[in-house]
Amino acid sequence: MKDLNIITEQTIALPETPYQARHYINGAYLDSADGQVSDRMSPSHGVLVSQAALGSVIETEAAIGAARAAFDDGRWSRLSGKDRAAVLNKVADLIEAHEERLALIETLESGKPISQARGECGGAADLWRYAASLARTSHGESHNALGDDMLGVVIKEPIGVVSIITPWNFPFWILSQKLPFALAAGCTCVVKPSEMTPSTTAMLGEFLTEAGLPEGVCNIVLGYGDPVGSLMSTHADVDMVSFTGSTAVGKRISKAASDTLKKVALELGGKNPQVIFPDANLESAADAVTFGVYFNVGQCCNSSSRIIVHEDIADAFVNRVVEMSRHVAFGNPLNPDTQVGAIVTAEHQAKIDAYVSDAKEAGAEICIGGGSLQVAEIGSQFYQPTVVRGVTPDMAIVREEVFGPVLVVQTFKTMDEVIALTNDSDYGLSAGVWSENVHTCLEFSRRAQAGTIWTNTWMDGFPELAFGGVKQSGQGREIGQYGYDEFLEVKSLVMRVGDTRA
Ligand code: TXE
Repeated sequence: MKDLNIITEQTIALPETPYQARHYINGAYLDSADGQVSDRMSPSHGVLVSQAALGSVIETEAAIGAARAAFDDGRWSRLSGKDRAAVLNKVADLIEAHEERLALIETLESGKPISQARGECGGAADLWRYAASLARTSHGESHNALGDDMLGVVIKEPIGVVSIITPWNFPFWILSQKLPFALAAGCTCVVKPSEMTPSTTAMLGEFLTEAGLPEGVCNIVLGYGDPVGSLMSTHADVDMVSFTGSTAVGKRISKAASDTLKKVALELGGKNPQVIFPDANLESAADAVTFGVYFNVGQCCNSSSRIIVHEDIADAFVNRVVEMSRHVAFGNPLNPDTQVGAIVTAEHQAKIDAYVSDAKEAGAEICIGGGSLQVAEIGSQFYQPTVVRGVTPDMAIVREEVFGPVLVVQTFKTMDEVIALTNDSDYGLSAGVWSENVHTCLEFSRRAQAGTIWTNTWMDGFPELAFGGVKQSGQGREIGQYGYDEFLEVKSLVMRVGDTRA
């Protein structure tokens, strides 16, 4: 499509050699016992980015054993919150010091633009610092109205060994929404990144050692969902699984974990609408819609992959979004001006295209885009910014997570109708409302089924808040005090006071 804003110039050099990612178990960097390695080719440039050890049951057992031993001897859980916070703050400093190195490999493994990778990796330091501050807040409650001779105290303790399984779309950010909070609480961890993006997680091992985290407190195993992730979900020595990824795998993990009744926290997909009322600031809304759907190439659980716009303004609003889509800087991820990069794999690109083609065949109108794109000199694993109208609520493109730069448009007339359309989804991760009328915004916010509702903004996040979804978008919350509490178990201490011989 020659009228798109395509960036081919590259201003950042490719690394000279591929990164060698190894397991990090009990403080040591290890290859796999059977020598297995997986190669990751860059989705944008087709170069070998990294070679990662491919774990088996042997490494997974070793990592879980190390985490269990480290938890049981209290080398971490019995430290004061102040001491744990000091280590986490040092990790945050190291993340910032290595932001460029992390961002470059994150971009090359995932295909995302370097500016977004910098924001993700450098920005994650704030999650570590915030989690560090929570390490000093573990407290419960006391009850002194249980009778004259009784005192009750409820305390919170770390839940134990936590398996953390992460996806490829924000490898470093999602890890940082979980790991520092679990560590702050005093848990020990086994981490498995996606096999497609192992390197920034592997690099973190270096920072943990340098920051002084005791051996065995955090262990990293690289490899596939099966066998590594599945053993991390079933193993009797694991007390909790914290997972981000597809709803299908989330359900599998939940079933697998049920045999040992371990706690499961799930952050899954979304089909998140931005709802635009006629009295909204349409310029800001169009900006947010364009950002919300193309950020991270649309491969984002919080992507605003559908809009529900009032009939009276639908044509004008969609035309505005289409025009803005034409101007989104699209292309070489190794240019800081690029806003939309490459698709993570060719298979995923084909899946995105199938959603769009099926919708087109069923009568939907493609307002812009609708196909893959070759970006000169770097490759063909790109998908055009795409806007689709004339859809019906039963179409897969409306109901399912496309996970690409694809926006679907629905329209409404009344509040009841827009609430029905919003909630007519298996998902409930986030939603947004655009209106200058506070009553409209509040009514929508209270009736929409989602874990986060944005009003006159989109995707702003703060570590102080809580993140997670309802319905099939997941269970449990991440970040904030609620996210921290997920990693704590509650214990009641019942004490007889006074003369116990009486
Ligand atoms: O995710 P998977 P995939 C959605 C998005 C995307 C689709 C597929 O729609 O198109 O999921 O992506 C590990 N036991 N999201 O296939 O398979 C796996 O190795 C334990 C939404 O990459 O769910 C990886 O580390 N673990 C999402 C992690 O699970 C298993 C982000 C995620 O992989 C496992 C990513 C098993 N049986 C994709 N099988 C979001 N919420 O943002 C795989 N894994």
